[in-house]
Amino acid sequence: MTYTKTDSNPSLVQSFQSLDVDQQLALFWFVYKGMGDSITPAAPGASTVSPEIAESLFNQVKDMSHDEQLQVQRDLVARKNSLISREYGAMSDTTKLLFWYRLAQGMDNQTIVPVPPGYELTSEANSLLDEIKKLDFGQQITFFRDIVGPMGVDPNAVPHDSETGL
Ligand code: 45D
Repeated sequence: MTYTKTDSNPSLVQSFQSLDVDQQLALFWFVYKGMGDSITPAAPGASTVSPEIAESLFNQVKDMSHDEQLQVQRDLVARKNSLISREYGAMSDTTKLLFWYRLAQGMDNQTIVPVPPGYELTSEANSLLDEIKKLDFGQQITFFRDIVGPMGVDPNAVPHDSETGL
């Protein structure tokens, strides 16, 4: 099965991106939870995914404190310049997706900072979650690629930053 060519859904992507950073993270987590076992990383060898690259970035995050892990993820969503953001920005969209998938698995096995118990989505984020659940699997993958693609910082598009030295 290949999931490559499904039309984008710009209004859903826009709604997602208009949520605040924490709501985007929380919503993404709840989406992952809802997908359960339908994600199979062994899937397509023909895609542009680079598991070693996703894994090495994941390992850098895994070794951080929980506070730092959260900061890294907030920076990715907010497209803030950081070492991880720039490394992330150099990966293919599918590798970015695999990286988020690895983070979510890390949350499952407590190596990555969990969403606090009882944390709730706003009604806006909740209705977006409902919309996402209605998409078929291929449409969901396209939607995910569309949201994880622009996260982080594209090192080719953003000049050297004298403030951070990156
Ligand atoms: O304290 O072609 C809050 C591959 C509040 C294979 C928080 C694939 C405050 C190749 C911010 C909430 C597998 C790549 C804390 C395809 C607070 C291929 C924390 C498919 C602590 C198609 C929030 C891959 C946090 C797929 C930490 C479908 C939130 C991958 C973190 C799907 C949220 C991946 C995370 C998904 C969400 C990943 C990490 C849906 C990750 C979601």
